[in-house]
Amino acid sequence: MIINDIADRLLRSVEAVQDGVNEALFEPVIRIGVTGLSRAGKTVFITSLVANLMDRGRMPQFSPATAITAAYLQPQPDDTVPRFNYEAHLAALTATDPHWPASTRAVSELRLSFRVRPTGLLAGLSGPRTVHLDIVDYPGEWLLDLGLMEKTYAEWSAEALQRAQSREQSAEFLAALEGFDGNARHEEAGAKALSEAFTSYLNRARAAGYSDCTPGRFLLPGELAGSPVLTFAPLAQPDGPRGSMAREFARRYESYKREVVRPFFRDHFARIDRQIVLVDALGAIHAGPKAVEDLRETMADILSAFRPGRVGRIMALLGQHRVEKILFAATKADHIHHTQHARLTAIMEALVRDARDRADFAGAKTTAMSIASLRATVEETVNHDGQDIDCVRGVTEDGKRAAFYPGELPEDPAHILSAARQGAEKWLDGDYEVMRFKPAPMTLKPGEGPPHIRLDRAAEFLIGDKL
Ligand SMILES: Nc1nc2c(ncn2[C@@H]2O[C@H](COP(=O)(O)OP(=O)(O)OP(=O)(O)O)[C@@H](O)[C@H]2O)c(=O)[nH]1
Ligand SMILES: [Mg+2]
Repeated sequence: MIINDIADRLLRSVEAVQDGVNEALFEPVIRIGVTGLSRAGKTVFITSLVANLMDRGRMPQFSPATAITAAYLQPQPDDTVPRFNYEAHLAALTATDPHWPASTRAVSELRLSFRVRPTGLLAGLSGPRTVHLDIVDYPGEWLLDLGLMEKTYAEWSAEALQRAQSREQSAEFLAALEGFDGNARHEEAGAKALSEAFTSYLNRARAAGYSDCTPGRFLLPGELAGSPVLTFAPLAQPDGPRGSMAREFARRYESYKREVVRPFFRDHFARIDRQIVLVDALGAIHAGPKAVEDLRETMADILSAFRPGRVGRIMALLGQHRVEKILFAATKADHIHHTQHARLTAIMEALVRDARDRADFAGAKTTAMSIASLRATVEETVNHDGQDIDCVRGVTEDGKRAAFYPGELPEDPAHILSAARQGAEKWLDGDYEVMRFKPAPMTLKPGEGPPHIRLDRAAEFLIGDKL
């Protein structure tokens, strides 16, 4: 461990020096992290952002747009990280029968480079500059795992079981746990059975709208599926004699931290300059107060990863640099009429307020906005019984065109947040609907990217000052 640490550290500092030299002398690199819980809209966001940065006709609020003379994709710097499959995702969205891209389950990366004409005092004195934008897509679930780094197996077990007891999706797992003897000699079939019950509970809780379903890799195992590092579960009696099940689970939990959590933070998270956190707030509101409260708590946990010093303390000496800006974006705002966007933003702000209060992010600039990466609807005002109702119209998943009124979000976000906090089962004043729309077929004019809502403002906040 210690030797590893030192080797890491040496490597890092060599890299850091090289990076420094490259950046100072040659071409600046901005590394943007894009995260969010699964289905939050990360893939669609990156695809549409890149398309709109390459063809900037729909980016009026993105100030460097006119100074950019060219934008093009380049091989990314990290050879071992999967490339973000931009072309395939864009093809899905812009096909004649457009569809949403498939779910992605791991980290991926894309490099977009800009040629930028100098402006201001330097204009005319120097030639065009090149600036690279490295976009890293990673599951928000992985950030939740940072909390595990600070917890022993016993502490984590206690918390995980408490969470499980409050969720109905855990019945089978809790029943399996009843009959499980942690003091018994370790044997793999029993370990696997309990761990599978635990994993399927986590998956069901996730599907029911719960956000905190750690350990994150149990839900998104990728190539680790079936390995011992994902074959354990929380136990009510988290310690036992040597060679016992409980001992082995505790050992595996520690290797999960060491072999899964730590490398992610070291290789990806620690290098991010700017971060966007995508949140499907509308989806949670639709799922009900419990889901909103769970989302709020999860956001606080996720965001504590950005707490200055925290990662530093845990991963001492990995050379993390500071995240300078964090954007919290409520996605899929095209599900509601624009007259409600400010309310959605207010809810988004309230959702992350606690996290913000707890950690001021050490001077990182933060802001919240409502966006749609790909606008799938048009607005329409329908007269219903003499009353004007602001709707959106789009094509539903089964191919029908429909106008849709999702319900009115409250002006005061506290209405949503406090009902959620008090553990209400249902919303008091009516329901909020969400309809799933297909992406609308589009014909793009030359120089135009796909239609969106406020992607230009998001880009301005994230990188406008760097180009
Ligand atoms: N109407 C609308 N729907 C969207 C938008 N962005 C995402 N969606 C919907 O949300 C779903 C998930 O979007 P993705 O971009 O795949 O989400 P993700 O965060 O990459 O999801 P995972 O890869 O599963 O973690 C899509 O299939 C769409 O149904 C948007 O801008 N407008
Ligand atoms: Mg994805």
